[in-house]
Amino acid sequence: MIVFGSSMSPFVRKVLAFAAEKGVAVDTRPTGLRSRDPAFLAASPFRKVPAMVDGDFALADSSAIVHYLEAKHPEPALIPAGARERGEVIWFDEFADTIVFNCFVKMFFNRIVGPRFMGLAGDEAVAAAAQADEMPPILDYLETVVPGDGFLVGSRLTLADLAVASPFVNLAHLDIAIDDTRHPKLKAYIDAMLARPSFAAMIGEERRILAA
Ligand SMILES: N[C@@H](CCC(=O)N[C@@H](CS)C(=O)NCC(=O)O)C(=O)O
Repeated sequence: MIVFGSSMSPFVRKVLAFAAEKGVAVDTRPTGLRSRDPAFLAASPFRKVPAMVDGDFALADSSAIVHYLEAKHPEPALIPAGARERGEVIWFDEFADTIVFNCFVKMFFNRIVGPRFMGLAGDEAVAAAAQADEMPPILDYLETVVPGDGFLVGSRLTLADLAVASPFVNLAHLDIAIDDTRHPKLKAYIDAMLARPSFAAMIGEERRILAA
């Protein structure tokens, strides 16, 4: 399976971690936001990453892709079948893709992507406001729902964990640490999730790129 995108994107990283947890081999095609690669454009009509091609089947959107993978490779199950658990997993996936992303991207774009990769001056006021005003309620909420030890939904790894943990890699790239006096459970949970091999290899590569 080919995945278009860079793991610097939390959406791409979520898909790559999900595939790794399932043992699905992925050929990652680094794809910039201005790519004109015809295979990418055919898979992603609005030029968003991630997109994928699996044989003669193409699909865009991280959530669409993980649901496709879950149906095609049911074991290990990462999206529960039970009504409540499935609802909760989809909530956390949506929460990560919307509320968390919309906050963290203001910091990541204005401090790293724009200045470092696009030759744009970042808007530090936007980044600082996101960090000061939008981020604390997100971390406060997560502190109330993460387990002291284990996983967000049920007692096993699910898409919820991969989706929520993924954007925290971007926070780490920004050198924003989770305050373990205010958010001790969240800090331990994110540290444990990002130490999983499915994330750790990508994070190492991302750090190498950012250090270059
Ligand atoms: N809902 C989509 C969001 C994908 C998305 O917005 N990706 C960003 C990168 S983080 C992108 O491709 N941006 C390029 C653009 O908007 O032109 C998903 O879950 O895959």
